[in-house]
Amino acid sequence: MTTTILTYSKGGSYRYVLPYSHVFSSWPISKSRKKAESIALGLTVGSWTDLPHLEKNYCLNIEEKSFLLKNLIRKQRTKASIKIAYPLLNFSPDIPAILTTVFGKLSLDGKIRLLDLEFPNDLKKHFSGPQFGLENIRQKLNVHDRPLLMAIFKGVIGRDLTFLSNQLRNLALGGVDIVKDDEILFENSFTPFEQRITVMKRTLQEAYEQTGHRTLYSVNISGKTNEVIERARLASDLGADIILLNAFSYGIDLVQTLREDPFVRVPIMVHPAVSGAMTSSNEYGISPSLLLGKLLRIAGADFVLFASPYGSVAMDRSDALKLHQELIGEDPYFKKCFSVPSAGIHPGLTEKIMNDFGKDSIINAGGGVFGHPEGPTKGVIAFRQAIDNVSFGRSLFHPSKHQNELKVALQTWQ
Ligand code: 1AE
Repeated sequence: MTTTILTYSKGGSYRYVLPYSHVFSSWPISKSRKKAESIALGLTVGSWTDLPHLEKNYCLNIEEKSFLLKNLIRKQRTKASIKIAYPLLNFSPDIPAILTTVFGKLSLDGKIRLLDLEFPNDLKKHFSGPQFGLENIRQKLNVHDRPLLMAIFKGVIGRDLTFLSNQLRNLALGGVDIVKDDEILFENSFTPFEQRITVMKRTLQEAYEQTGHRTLYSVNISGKTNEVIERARLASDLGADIILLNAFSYGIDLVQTLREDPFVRVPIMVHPAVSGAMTSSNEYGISPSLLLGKLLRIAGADFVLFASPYGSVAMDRSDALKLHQELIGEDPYFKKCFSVPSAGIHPGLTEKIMNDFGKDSIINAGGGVFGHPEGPTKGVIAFRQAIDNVSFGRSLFHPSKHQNELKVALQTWQ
């Protein structure tokens, strides 16, 4: 492995190393050094050809690493990891400008993938990060020593508020911490947005008075952009617990817009729908840890859902762990964001999830709760029993005689 650092600093008084973007390309190493230079030039000076009359008053830093890969026919091939630094003055301090600068036209240029961005403090100070963050959410729920449990409404499209409210009550009585709308439940005449919030709040208050356990409800605000902002404000006015946004149908900047809106005082939960189109290839797009991790936390998400490594739409385990670290790692500028590995989760996966993601995560299930043969209340109880067993070092797979709900769940999804 070789590492080469090229430094260009022709004139100008720009600050030297700011923010880094790491891109990964499959050009042969002999070409990649040249390519790295042309990328850095193209994305700062902004042209594919020499501009003799233009003063190139930028500074940049290219770090090139090569490593060998063997393809299927066992020929050696070379890939390169390139690190480029851009002066802060090149862009306004916002996510659209940064992404366009470091990976705008470049994203159209064949096999190239954006791996990471390093934000210096001078840039971080322009972002707010989560408004509430993990600790505030824990305080609202008064749950501090275990992962949270979240359930997803399933099969509610075309159902009315009474149906939804009954489902919510059933979940709350089982001891669930959060219930979220499915990402595919939009504004509709059966469960209109405003009434959905007020009826769900009332239902949860009644359940709390009965059990003493607090449950929060996350309402989907996704729809047209201008309506999303209005709905977020309305949700905040109505005292909604959490708003859910399918952020990748729009762009991450909308998360920041909501976070910075003075009339939106409610935690933001981000669903990963559509993000797979940008993150799934190893040769194109953006790494999940950057797109769903670092950028969403900087933009102000309080919760981020992503595909766990073991469920129905799995993410590579090392990618998922990196993403999780981006959300919960210490950062003097930003609060921690709840990490929500999801999709195809059932009680039998609880130990894996807790071993990989620790207590600062949320165990999130739709089918794994509603598919319990004895109904959703028992589905929630089964998960709570699984979480307790793992938390207290007991065996997940040998439930006690008082844990029949867990036993049934383990038999159902073995
Ligand atoms: C990656 C997001 C998972 C999600 O939105 C969802 O609805 C999961 O449902 P289940 O738990 O797979 O039934």
